This record gives sequence, C-alpha cells and structure tokens, in this order.
Amino acid sequence: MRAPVLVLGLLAVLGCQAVEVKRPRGVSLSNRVFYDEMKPFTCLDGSKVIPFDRVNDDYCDCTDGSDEPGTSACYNGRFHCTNPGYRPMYIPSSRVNDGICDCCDTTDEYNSGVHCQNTCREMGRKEREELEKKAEMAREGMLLKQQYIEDARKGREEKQARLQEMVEKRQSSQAEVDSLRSKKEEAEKPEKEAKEAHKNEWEERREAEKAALEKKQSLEAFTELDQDSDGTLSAEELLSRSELDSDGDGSLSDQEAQDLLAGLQSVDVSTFQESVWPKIKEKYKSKSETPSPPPIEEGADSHPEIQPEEDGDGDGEEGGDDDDDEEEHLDEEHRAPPSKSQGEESEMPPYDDATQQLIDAAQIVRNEFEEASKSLREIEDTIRNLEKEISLDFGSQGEFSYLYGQCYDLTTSEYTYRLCPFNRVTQKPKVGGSETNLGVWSAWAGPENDKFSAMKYDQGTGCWQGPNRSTLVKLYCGKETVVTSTSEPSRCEYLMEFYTPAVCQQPPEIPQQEEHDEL
Ligand code: MAN
Repeated sequence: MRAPVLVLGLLAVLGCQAVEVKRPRGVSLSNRVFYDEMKPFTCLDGSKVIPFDRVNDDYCDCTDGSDEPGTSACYNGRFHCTNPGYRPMYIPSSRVNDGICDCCDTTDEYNSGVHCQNTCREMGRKEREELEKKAEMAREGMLLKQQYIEDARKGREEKQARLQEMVEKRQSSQAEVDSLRSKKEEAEKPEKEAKEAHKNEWEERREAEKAALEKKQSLEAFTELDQDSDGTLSAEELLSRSELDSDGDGSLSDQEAQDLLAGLQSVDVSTFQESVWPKIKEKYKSKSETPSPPPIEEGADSHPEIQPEEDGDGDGEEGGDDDDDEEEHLDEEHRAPPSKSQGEESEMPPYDDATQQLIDAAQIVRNEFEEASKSLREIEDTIRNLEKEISLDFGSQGEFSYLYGQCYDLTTSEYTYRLCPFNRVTQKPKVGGSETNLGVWSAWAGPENDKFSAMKYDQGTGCWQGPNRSTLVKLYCGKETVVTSTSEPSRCEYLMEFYTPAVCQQPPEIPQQEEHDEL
C-alpha cells in the first residue's frame, strides 16, 4: 500500500506572503477540512467511512469518488487544480495523468512523464487584460449613462411642463373652434339662403324661357300643320305626317290621326298646344327643317323613297315650295330641338354683388374655422405623443430615454435591419422591395432581476404559414449605441444584439493576481 497522504506544497496568502498548506492531492482548500489524516475518512456523500490511508491509494472506495481526488481511480472523481496566477478549477479526476495537460499549473500530470508548461501566469495576465478592457468600457459607458440620466431628468421635466402647457392651450383652442363654428354657421345661413334664392330665380327664368320657346315652337307647328289656314287642325291635315306614326308601320292612319286629336274632329290652336303638341313634339319634323341631315335609320326603314338623297335636292317634297332665303331663315330659327332649349344648356349666371358678399364673408369665417380646427388637431397630436412618451418605461433612472425617436441600422448580406427603440424593428431587402415589420414595441423582456437587459417587439407582419414576426433585442454594455448582430433563430423570430451605454454597470474590482489564487 502506498503512502496515503501526499503533502502538497501549496501557497497560501497572508497579506502577500505565501504559506504552505498540507492537504491530499486534488483537494481544494475549502474541502481540506474533510481530509484529516488523523481521522478515518468519511466519503463526502456520507456513504462510507474508510481508513485515511485509503485516500488517494489508487483504488476507488467511495461511490462519489471523493476518496480518490488525486488519482484516476474513480470515474466520477474531481481533481482540483489551484492554478496560481490564473483561476482554480476542477477537472474530472479521470484526466489525471492521462498525458494531456489540463491544469495550467501542470499538477494533473504529476506522474505521466509528460512535461507540461505552467501557463497560469500568462493566462491570468490575458484574463486581467480582458477584464481591464471591459472595465474601462464600462467606466466610459457609465459616464455616458450618467449624462443620459441627467438629460432624461431634464427632458422629463420639460415634457411634463410642455404637456401641461398644451393641455391648457387645448382648452382655449377648443373654445376658439367652438366660437368660430357658431360664427361660421351664422354666416352660412344667409349665404345659403341667398345662393338658393339666386338658383331658384335662375331656374324659374329658365323654366319661363323654356315655356315661351315651347309655345313658339308649338304655334309654328300648328301654323305649318294647318294647311288650309282656317285656324283649326283636322285629322286629315295630319295624315301626311308619317313621322307621327305610332304603330311603327311607317304611315299615319286615320285612326292614329284621330287618336292624336283625342277623338275630336279638329282642334283650335290652344287645344293643340295643350293636348296635341306634348304628344307629338318629340317626333314632329318641321318641313322647314328638311334640308338638315335626316335621321337616316328611321327614314330608311319606313319610307326610303321619300327621303331626300342629297341636301337641297328634294324637289318633289313640300319644302320645295319655299324659296331658298326663307328656308335658310326658318332653318336657323328651328335649329334647336324642341326638347333642348338654349335656356337649359346655359350655365347659372354669376352671383349678384349682395350674394357674393355673403359668400365671401362666409368663406373668411370658414377659413378661420379650418385653421383653428387644424391647430387644435395639432395640439391634440402633441398631447397624445407627449403622453405616450411620458408613459414609456425608460429604465429605473430614465437611462434609455435617449433612444426614443432614434433608429439604428445594421446591413447584412441580404437585408438592412432597422431598430427604432420603443417603436419598431424592420427588415428591408438590400436589392429593393418593401420593408417588412419585424415587430412593434411590446415590453422589457429580461429576467426578473435584470429586466432591462432585453426588449421584445411583436405583432409584426404575419409570416406565411407561421406566427406574426417578432424580435428579441438583447442589450449589452458598450461605449457606442449600435446594433452588432441580427439573426433568425427560428423562422420569423428574430434576435438582435444591441450595445448601449445605458446598460453599463460600475465594473467590479479586478482581483490582483495573488488574490485570485484558491488556497
Ligand atoms: C422573408 C423574410 C425572412 C423570413 C421569410 C419567411 O423572406 O422576412 O426573414 O424568414 O420571409 O417567409
């Protein structure tokens, strides 16, 4: 049996002085109390008590491997390297003397013949440098953060004051809008009345003109139809007027002519105007109109033989009786179709001065009202925005408030990602195309004890056959405010890394080399 206890020459620090502490190989200083060479050893899991000389005897007695911390006898043992100059650590005791240097202080390879270099000091130096760099960054970040906190405090006060001011302004602006609305309504009433009166007058005039025109046309028609000029119109006198045909056979029968006269033998001019003319005016063609282009289809279907072939060549027709001058004169007079008088086509004349003055006066008040309403809307928008901003959680000291209203971009090989803190995250293809919403501000999403370490944006554009897009933004301490990476760990679920001084903390003291050493 081998000597049970290997006394290790270890360094202890009292102030800056190293002192040797005896303990079995592979045991940490904190566990040393369990390995008293004067007493039997109790396995650390309490499962067994063995004589002390069976500790590190290269035979595994304890189920937890605690009797063989310095050999590879137990598959589940732990070997402790003190690694002076770097950091202490445990390695599985199965790696002891396996020919591979695991501990930077070389102590795991004490009997394998492998020559290990002690790299602890070098590793410790590198680690301290690294920590120093981080600490420096945290210190610089902290300075900026202090500034942000101070700015946020001032900003919050300003915003509160501005909100207060806007709320008061809204009241007076609302009152102004209300009073201008009344003024507007007051001015619009006479304006409306005057405009309506003007319109009515114009319509009445138009109606009268129309009626007069119609009367004139009907009288002319009567005169023309009353072939024997006896002052009455008989059914017989109508017979030659095939255009008044109602059954579509192309000619006007006795019966049809009588029907037009409502069963009377003949009618005088006033009966004609009252009850016959309204029935025939759409169809009636004055003979004096004949030189004008005929309604080809209608004429061709019914009486092709009596339609004039060319203008002015219809010698056999009734119109041939009139001489050329008279024909031209009549033609001009009857040019407008009876259904569409000149009166109907004309536009409403401009308003008279009194009406125009009322319109102008109303327009001035309308403009004032519109302007006041616009400024009230602007005040309301400002209030809404201020209330929203004030209600946002910008960190325990407002340190994140400087991010509000800002956006930070990161371009990858395919997309430009944009983070607008407390607002939204977007993704835009570099080759062009529209922006995709990767989520709108939802909440702080860090763990309970560090909630300001992550932000959640959700309810973005729907993903085809998937969830709405969302983004988790992880925050890290940095001197600059910058998005350093984006990824899509799961389809349409994005991850962003964002550096900001706002999450920097006072860096911990960097331990000196000796203090580092586990004893
Ligand atoms: C787009 C992008 C991608 C996303 C797919 C899902 O291409 O938003 O990030 O994975 O849509 O279809």
